Amino acid sequence: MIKQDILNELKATGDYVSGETLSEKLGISRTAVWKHINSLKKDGYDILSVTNKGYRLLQSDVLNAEEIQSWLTTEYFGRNAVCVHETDSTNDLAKRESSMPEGTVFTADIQTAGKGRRGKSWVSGNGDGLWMSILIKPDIMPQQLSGITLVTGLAVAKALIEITGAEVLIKWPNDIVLERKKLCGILCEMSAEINAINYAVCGIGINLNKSVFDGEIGDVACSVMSVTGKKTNRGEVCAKVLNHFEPLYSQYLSEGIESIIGEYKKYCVTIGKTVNIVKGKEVIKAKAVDLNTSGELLIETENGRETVSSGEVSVRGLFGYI
Ligand code: BT5
Repeated sequence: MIKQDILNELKATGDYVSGETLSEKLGISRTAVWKHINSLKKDGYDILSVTNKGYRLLQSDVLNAEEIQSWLTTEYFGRNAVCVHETDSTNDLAKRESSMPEGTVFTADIQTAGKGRRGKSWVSGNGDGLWMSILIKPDIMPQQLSGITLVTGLAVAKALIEITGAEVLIKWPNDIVLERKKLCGILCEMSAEINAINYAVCGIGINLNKSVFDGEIGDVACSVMSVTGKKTNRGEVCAKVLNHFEPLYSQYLSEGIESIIGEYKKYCVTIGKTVNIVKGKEVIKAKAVDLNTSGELLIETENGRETVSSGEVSVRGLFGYI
């Protein structure tokens, strides 16, 4: 697509590119270049046009399919992208559109009813972060999919480390943390019959460009900007999450969750911590000792060792959120 080529050219140069250079490189008229530039501006890209110099792309945070594609290295994840300005929840949007191909990604600038686990809500303001859901259709038994939250968490952690260089860690099973606060939450949902999965949705919420949090999440939340002071491009984060997700997901399907756990543990901040295991109304104090090869947490309580799986508990650090 010519419009995408122009965008890529402007990004790669990082400086002014003349209309003449673009028209020669892409084999189109200068008027056509100008039309495509206007269309990019309409999409939200901030492009300077200066006589005798040409066009220059200023830092823009536009989340659309072209932007995501420009950073992708995947074979099929993210190649189909549905990017809307506003929706209730990208997980629910993905479920409504579940006939789309595996690997389709859904994003929104704003979620009006962002969801956490078990009916909790997820704060998702306009452009403050990346609210995305990945549609998958794995050909495995429903009970084998329990490791997908860990796979998703590992993909997000690796992508965020690649982009920010910050010490991003995973709080088992589904939170990504930075400097002891929650940077990202993951909510995986599935539609299945007894012995077949129809589809599943991996929902990821990452706080990026908002520096102050208040209300209920004031003490627990952080963002990339609140820690690094820098703005992050949501399209780049989305694509890089998918770039890491695709090979991990394929490894998970072919070799099982046990093949991922070794790497997951390197980023897992929970192991070795004293934690509160919240099971319904019961709260048990325990030491998180290890993860087993199924991705369950091994804990030590005064009654001995037990394993807990991600579905049944909430883990809270005794001293603060981690
Ligand atoms: C989660 O649940 O952490 C899963 C969050 C998943 C959000 C994504 S966004 C894209 C997709 N579409 C959706 O509708 N959801 C997914 P849980 O572990 O239950 O944590 C929920 C708790 O996190 C809340 O009760 C708050 O305490 C806290 N919280 C809410 N919004 C937050 C935010 N923006 N940043 C940090 N913490 C937040």
